[in-house]
Amino acid sequence: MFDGAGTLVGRVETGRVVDLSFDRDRALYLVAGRSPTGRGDRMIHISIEATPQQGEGVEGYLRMRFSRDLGGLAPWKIRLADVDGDGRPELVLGVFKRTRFDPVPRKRLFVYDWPGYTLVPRWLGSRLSLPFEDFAFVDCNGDGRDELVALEQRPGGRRRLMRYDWNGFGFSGDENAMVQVAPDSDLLQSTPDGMRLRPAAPAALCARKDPSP
Ligand SMILES: [Ca+2]
Ligand SMILES: [Ca+2]
Repeated sequence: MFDGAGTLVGRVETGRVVDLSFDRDRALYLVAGRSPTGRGDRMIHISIEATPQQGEGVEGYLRMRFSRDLGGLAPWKIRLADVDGDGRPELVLGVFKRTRFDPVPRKRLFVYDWPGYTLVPRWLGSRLSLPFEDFAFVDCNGDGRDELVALEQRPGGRRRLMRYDWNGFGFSGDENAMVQVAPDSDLLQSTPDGMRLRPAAPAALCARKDPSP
């Protein structure tokens, strides 16, 4: 970490970056870790500061705002999304763990309120409709609420994209907003951690079925 004058003021030993997301408040959110599993053990929030310099344009630097050990969650994805449409983004983590109700370690979705300095659990999901490999958030219908798009595994090795809406207490799936995806679909990419959605995938689901207003 460097201050505005370019002086080294701190060092963070985080291992490699597992996933990252930029937010509209000029912030960078990271999942980092040392594990060879491809999953992380730490979440880091970094703000991107810009200081106008007299006659010299703008000087930018990074400032670490928040760092939390999440080793027990094995996080693999981090996103900011306004799941309830109140204008404030929630912080969403893809995690890999057992739960009290499901002893099999699986990918799960944890949603936190994020006031900027702590993680406040909102919904720590044990399951969606089916086991899932990846997720994304997109506001399909422009109402300010981000819908969840999950890449789910169907019996027999088939996959589908499924849309979920926040219901105040969790996510409700819409069987009418669902598309089958073939293993060689250009909406998917193969990674060591399983199939992942390409960036175009959520929009493809939105276009396929216009969500209810
Ligand atoms: Ca919100
Ligand atoms: Ca929406």
